[in-house]
Amino acid sequence: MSRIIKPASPMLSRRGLIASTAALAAASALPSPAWAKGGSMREAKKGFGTYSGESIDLAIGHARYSTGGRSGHAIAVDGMIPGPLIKLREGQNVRLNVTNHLDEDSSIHWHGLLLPFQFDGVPGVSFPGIKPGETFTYEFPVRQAGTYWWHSHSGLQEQMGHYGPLVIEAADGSDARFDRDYIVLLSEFSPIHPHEIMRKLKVGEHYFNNQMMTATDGAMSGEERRMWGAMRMNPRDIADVSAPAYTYLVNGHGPADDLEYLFNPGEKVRLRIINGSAMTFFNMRIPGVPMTVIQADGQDVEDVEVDELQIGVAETYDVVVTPPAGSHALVAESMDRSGMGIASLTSQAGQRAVAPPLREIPTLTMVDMGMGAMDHGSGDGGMDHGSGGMDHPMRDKSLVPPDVKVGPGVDMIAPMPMDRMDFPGLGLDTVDHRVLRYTNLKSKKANPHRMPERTMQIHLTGNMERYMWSFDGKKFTAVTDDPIRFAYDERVRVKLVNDTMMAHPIHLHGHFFELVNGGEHNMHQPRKHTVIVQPGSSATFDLTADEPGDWAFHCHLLYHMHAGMMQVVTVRPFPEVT
Ligand SMILES: [Cu+2]
Repeated sequence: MSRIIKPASPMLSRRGLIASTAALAAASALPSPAWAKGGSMREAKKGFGTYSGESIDLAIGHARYSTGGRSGHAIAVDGMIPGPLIKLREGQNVRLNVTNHLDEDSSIHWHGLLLPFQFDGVPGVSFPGIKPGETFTYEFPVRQAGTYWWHSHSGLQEQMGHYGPLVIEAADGSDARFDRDYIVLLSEFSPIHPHEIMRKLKVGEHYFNNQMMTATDGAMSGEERRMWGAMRMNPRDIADVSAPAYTYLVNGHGPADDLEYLFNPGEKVRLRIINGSAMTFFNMRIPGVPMTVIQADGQDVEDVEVDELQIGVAETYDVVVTPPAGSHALVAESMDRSGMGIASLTSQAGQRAVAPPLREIPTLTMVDMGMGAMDHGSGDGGMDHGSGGMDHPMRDKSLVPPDVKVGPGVDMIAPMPMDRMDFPGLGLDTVDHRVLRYTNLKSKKANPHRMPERTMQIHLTGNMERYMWSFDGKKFTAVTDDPIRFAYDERVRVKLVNDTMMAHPIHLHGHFFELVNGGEHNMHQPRKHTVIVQPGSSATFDLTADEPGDWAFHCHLLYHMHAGMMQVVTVRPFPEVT
């Protein structure tokens, strides 16, 4: 049986669709594999096998996971963490039968894929979720190539190991240009249950941050210190959860596991870097080995050679390296520099690379507070205006559109948010080697030349102390029935304004948007599914809303999404099916 489900009739409401697609979940539960049955939980296998073909079965179950002396309860797919590599080919059809052996609902979302929205896998938005014991069949044509990944969109399961890589070979055979083709899937493991992490974040946002500045620490003047203090802000507020709670993983392997990537000197090695973590931005580098970026978020870009790149949660970058003989450290340092994921890229099996030391913890500046426009190129990090910044009220409602709800969930409105497409990421603006910036990315193919017909502004809002996160001051549960609406095929320029002091990786399902990172008529704006919006700054993209249906739109920091930084994007009407 091979049927491709067409987008449903425009007459159906979204709720109706969720109910009708429920029927697609086959009620006949398959017999559980031994490892998925209760009792003593099996240790998850680290790393992944490769699954391909037209029909793929996946089973979600409980497991245990251990690395470097840390151990805990986890969720594995087919007993693996990460789950299997799904390797598809552009132009094929695929049927993925996903069975849930957990005692709670689960789901799989295919991150970055263009598909009918009923198979996008977001419970409550595009399908009802997969009940315990049920199998849900996802079925769609594969319309693209590149590096993607998949993960649970149910509760906090992604934090527990429910994710995996997805690679689609190009129909034109362009993947064959490389001698080695490796996945570098970055993530974290915590022995603390994610619900407990969430609870602790609610109790005190700084719970996991042991890098807070003390009175004598750092290079700040007394005046600067008083400013941060007066705003009850902390310039070391970089990551909500960090190394005290996390072990950083590469392909499921902690630093203690000695993961190796083998190569022969002279070979062209493609590394498909995927940030599949729940909460961690990584700074990725291979000291001594330059990296040529060839794809961003699965889409071809013009080659750009760098020595380091920051990868936000949910982003992917494909790089090509030609390492000299020897053993090189593949370093994924967390943005707050509390820890790193590490592997060896080595021409000699068993030869372990030496990890570099963690670098100095970066410190936020006034630009991160949304006072970017005050830094008139003084070259002094925006700090030279000193207490002048205090004249700008941090909650001036006149700076946001009337539909932004400025209540207890909003503790800051960026007074002068600046576009920071050229910012390489926190702590990387001062290093003395080449770092990737969004302004370096140029799509390889020209985009259709179409100017936006409409502009839209969305504010990223939060109250750090109370761990409340939202879009436009309204958290997801409050706005489910008031989605962001796009007319089918309309072209909209969307400006995201970050009214918080954290970087948020914002992801739109089912589409690629084009980053506005250059001239007004730039036909080579890079196509992406996720954009980092820097603290106190704005980021703008152009979207052609050509994928009808209901799509999730959210911050990909798992606990931010869980706290409400999510919305539904609805694209209507459905075009006539011919
Ligand atoms: Cu966020």
